[in-house]
Amino acid sequence: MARVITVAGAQMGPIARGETRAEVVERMVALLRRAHERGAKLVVFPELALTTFFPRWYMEDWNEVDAFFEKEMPGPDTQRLFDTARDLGIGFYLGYAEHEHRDGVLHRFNTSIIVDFEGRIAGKYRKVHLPGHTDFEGHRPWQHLEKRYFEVGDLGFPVFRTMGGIMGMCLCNDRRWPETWRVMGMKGVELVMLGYNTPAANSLSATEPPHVRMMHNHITVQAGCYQNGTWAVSVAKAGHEDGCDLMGGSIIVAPSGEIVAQAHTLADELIVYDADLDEGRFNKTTIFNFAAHRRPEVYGIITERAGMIEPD
Ligand code: CDT
Repeated sequence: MARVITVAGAQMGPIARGETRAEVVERMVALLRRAHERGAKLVVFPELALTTFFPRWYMEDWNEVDAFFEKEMPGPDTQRLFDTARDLGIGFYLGYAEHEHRDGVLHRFNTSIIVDFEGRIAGKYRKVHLPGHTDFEGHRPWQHLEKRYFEVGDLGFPVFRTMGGIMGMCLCNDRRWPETWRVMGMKGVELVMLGYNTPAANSLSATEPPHVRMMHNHITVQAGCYQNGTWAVSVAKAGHEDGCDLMGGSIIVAPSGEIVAQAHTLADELIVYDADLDEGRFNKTTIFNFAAHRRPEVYGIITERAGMIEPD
């Protein structure tokens, strides 16, 4: 019997630096209500969905930086999101900047959570592949300082049995790395949720065309789905945000690798699809039957080192 869950990608238009959390949550609540009207049971929001994409600015004052971080989840402003989703019986994925105090030390992560139909946090992920740089780089038209503001995630790529499926998460740059998908694939993932903030132009290559960047955005997700027999809901924060253009192109991808729904604006927009979680089983038991076909004895170099070895 089919295991269908109606999933929605809640693409968000730009969030200005001056916009309050309460204003952003209001927009998200409107998206949740529209998703409910369209029959969705699970809604995916973008990476760092509660604020502007602050790593585009170099900041030395950590009080200024920390204003972009959530001290608790849910907190005073986000509680309304949890309450609305629970009242509607909808689960959701949310990306945000996380403060964690552990043994008297403050840690900062680029984080996502899955919240189940009852409003409980069913899973947490902390971004592993942090792109960009640590210090100010004057040759860039805008900065990308994720390596300055976040620690590398310390939770690996967990999957969670919740809401009737095996659910996984990643964040933005993670989608470009096949290792992200394969680790979750090895855990039987059936649906990967991911949010992103991707500039429409390459800050280091003025000649890279926008359509090529969009192709990279899509083929990485499509390949990840096909090669691991999983669904994905991949959701942008899009549009002209504080002087920087972010690409849209949010998609829902089937385990075949096909795009089954795609956003066509750079604004708050919903995409919805009835995803049969059993659909990935065919790939998983045939061409990508890992137990039958993988050859881990020759993959050692992938985990032994990060950089490539130049041939002699
Ligand atoms: N947020 C994020 O990870 N964005 C990156 C852009 C990297 S440019 C240094 C991405 O991979 O889309």
